[in-house]
Amino acid sequence: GALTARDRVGIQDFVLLDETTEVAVISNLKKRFSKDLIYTYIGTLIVSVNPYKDLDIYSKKQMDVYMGVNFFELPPHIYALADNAYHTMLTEFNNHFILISGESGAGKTEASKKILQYYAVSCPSTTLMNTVRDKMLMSNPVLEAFGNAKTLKNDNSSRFGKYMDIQFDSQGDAVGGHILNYLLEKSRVVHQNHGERNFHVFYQLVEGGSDDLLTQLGLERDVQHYYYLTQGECAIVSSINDKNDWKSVKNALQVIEFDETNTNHLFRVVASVLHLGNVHFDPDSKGHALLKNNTELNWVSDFPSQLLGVDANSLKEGLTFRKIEAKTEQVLSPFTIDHAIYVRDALAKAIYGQTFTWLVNRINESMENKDSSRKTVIGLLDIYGFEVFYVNSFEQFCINYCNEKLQQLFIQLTLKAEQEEYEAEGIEWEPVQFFNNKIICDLVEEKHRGIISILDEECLRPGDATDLTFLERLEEKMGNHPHFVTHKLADKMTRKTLERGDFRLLHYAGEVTYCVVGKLDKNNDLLYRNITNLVCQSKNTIVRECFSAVDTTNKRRPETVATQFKNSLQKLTEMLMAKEAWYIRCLKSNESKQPGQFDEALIRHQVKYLGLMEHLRVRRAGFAYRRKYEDFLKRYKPLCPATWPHWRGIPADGVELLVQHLGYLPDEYKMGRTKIFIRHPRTLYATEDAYEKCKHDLATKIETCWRGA
Ligand code: AD9
Ligand code: MG
Repeated sequence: GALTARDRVGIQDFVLLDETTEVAVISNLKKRFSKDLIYTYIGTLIVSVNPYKDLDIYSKKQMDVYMGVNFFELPPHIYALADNAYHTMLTEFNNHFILISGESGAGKTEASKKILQYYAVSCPSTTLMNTVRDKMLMSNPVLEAFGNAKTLKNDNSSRFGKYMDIQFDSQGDAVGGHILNYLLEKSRVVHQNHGERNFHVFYQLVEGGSDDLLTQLGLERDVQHYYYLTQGECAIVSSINDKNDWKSVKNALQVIEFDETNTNHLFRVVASVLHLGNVHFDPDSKGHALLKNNTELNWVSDFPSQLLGVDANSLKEGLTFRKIEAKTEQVLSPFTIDHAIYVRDALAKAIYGQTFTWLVNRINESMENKDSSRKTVIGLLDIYGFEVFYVNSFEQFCINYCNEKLQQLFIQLTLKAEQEEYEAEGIEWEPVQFFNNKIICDLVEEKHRGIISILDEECLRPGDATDLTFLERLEEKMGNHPHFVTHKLADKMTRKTLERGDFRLLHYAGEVTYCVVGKLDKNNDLLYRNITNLVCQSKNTIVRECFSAVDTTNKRRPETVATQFKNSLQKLTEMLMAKEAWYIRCLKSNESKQPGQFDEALIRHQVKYLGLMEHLRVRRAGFAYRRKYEDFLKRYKPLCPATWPHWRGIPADGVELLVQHLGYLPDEYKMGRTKIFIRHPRTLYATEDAYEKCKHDLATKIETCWRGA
């Protein structure tokens, strides 16, 4: 017999699968992937599989096709979701957000960029607003240059979390934007694991900056020359064109209206970090740190270039001595070499991290809409995905915790939304069992008892607190937690050994072994006061602005990094809960970043932990399918003489006539307040097949007419 559309391209919406088994879901994904159909729905949720090749589905033409079209009428696409969110926002005048999740390299950032492009290109516009749109679009290359890097998982991995509001006026014009950024992985500035790079911008500047600019900044055109760029031993990556990217970044900086001074000072910060990395130390006779030479230091400080514009001697002193303020005098205590390197790195990280925040603030100013009329927003959430490396540190702990929180949000919203829908429509339903990862969130964040609290306590404890005492505390307090594995229990539980300085968390997405080395320092993230005082006086306006904002006279201890992060995620969650949610779940197709490879085991793992099966079951619990009466009628009205070509009565009545004509049995469907609910997919299949046939018959009739003529 003839192949139906379903055989050829798989099923567009998992809700319509005959059986909701993992096998069926994965085989459908695979079938579609092999045809370059990377998007599939579960109801209005999109599952996306990274194709690792450019597909011709993001053109202006495609955008036009999806504009104002009903969700299920066209092949699944993120444009359909974007368009639907947009139209719902306009008709209901409420706020929305699109939660894009998935592990590192799954395609979140690409998806978020495509959605932003869709809005920028396809919403109505005025010339004035075009500049705001350009700015929104151009914020991407700049933030990616400063906040993304090549990791082992992804050549363009986001190393910061990003939430971007796109603001619309009541006409639906995109009129402004605002970005919230979350915890940048600063440690990358000074250290990269093997096979990884520093942030893109460093390589872009060295490779792409003009001769004049490099001379001005005292830089050599050789990435190998810089200690901060070469630890991963992969400064040059074939998939990345730093030279071209540099051009895009410079162009983008112009579009977002960075003036000469700002741009100039921004590049100086970047250059000063590179110079700092090349400040090396030799031991004196007592083993204390001495600068190897002054060349790099002079570039950073006041001679000859004023990259930072700070006093050279004070900087030198700050890098090699600790100043202890006693009652009447100051005592200088010399550093060991390790200590000096630590202070140098802390300075580089601080300058870069603060500058990143500054950059986000400037971009926000440039995208700001000052008009005070009421606006609605669509938020795009694109954070760093779950990641597991050979060695996992404080950064992975924060990133993976963040992913736990988003999974929790997803669970709460989908359960909540589904429950509310059935309630609102007056339909009875049966709850589906989920794995609820709240237990892991609590393990990390609970007040007084969670890992972050224990970490903070150790950070505050005067005296002998170290990374290892932190680990001991953890083992004492968490020893029996089902998602926490200590070094002592490791063998018994998982038969995998743990090093002494490690603990393991069983995350929703897999187990991760964390190394505690450096955790206390990274959580404290302190700069010595003399260094802070120094950068506060910097002649580089960016640096001065950044550090003067940090109040150094405040004696109260600043919140630790982990606690700040926790609080910011809490605020984010609350903010998102008040909006209407749309979901894109991104799946990584293979570990080697290759097109055409569908790694079934890898996909299965993601399908599991992302909770796709449960989501599907919830969507189908009781009723596999629901559609607004108007929409249902619009599509299927040709199937019934009473509703074709027009139904002039109440839509619900038309639908009732239609389904009776089609022979739906009473327990196969329920009529809600605004929607029809259909219990089994096969019922809808039959209807859909009838519809296809009806269309086909019509087409044949027309064709016969033509031939006859
Ligand atoms: V991370 O958590 O920030 O490390 P993401 O953001 O999930 O990760 P990203 O969007 O950066 O992953 O995608 C990784 C790479 O996959 C991209 O650089 C592209 O080369 C590739 N990719 C992802 N999505 C698409 C797509 N829709 N079409 C083509 C894609 N290539
Ligand atoms: Mg990303």
